[in-house]
Amino acid sequence: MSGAVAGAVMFLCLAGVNARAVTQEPVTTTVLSVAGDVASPLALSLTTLRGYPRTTVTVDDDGRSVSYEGVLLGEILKRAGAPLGAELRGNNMATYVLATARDGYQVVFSLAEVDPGFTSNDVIVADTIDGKPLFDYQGPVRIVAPKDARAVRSIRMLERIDVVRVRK
Ligand SMILES: Nc1nc2c(c(=O)[nH]1)N[C@H]1C(S)=C(S)[C@@H](COP(=O)(O)O)O[C@H]1N2
Ligand SMILES: [Mo]
Repeated sequence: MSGAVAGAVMFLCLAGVNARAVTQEPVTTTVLSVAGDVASPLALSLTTLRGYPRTTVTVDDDGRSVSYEGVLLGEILKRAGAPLGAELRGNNMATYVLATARDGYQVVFSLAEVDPGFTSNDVIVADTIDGKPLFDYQGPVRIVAPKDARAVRSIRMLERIDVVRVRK
């Protein structure tokens, strides 16, 4: 192979690798579904999520301060038409939010504890860590519950949120 051909092949290989790194972020495909007892089920892409009001939280990871950015879970639930604010009373108080991940892991929040109109909380659906996309084992999106004493509910690889109204 001549030097010029080898150079061209090298260039195309690097360009291919680079293109894959760029398209790795599935900006228009659905990364998170919001369903269940909501008025308007959502299928959110990273692009849509990035257009919502953003919240940053800082958590301690073994002594290192890590910054996650995303959207308040309560904000997403509001857009899905979950009963929040003044509607969060009576039978609606027995409503929970079931989060499911790609690996099958599931966690639950009560609807009241993620409604900013009910109690101050900053549970977010994060899509960046220290300004960069989440790692594969974490994302593309995860919940971060910074006020929990342990990270057990900060569900990684979040795929689905179901709102479950126990009392109809
Ligand atoms: N999908 C998924 N999320 C998960 C878990 C899991 O097993 N699967 N483990 C939880 C536990 S026990 C912890 S401590 C944190 C760890 O998150 P980190 O790797 O960002 O520190 O993820 C939480 N989220
Ligand atoms: Mo854990």
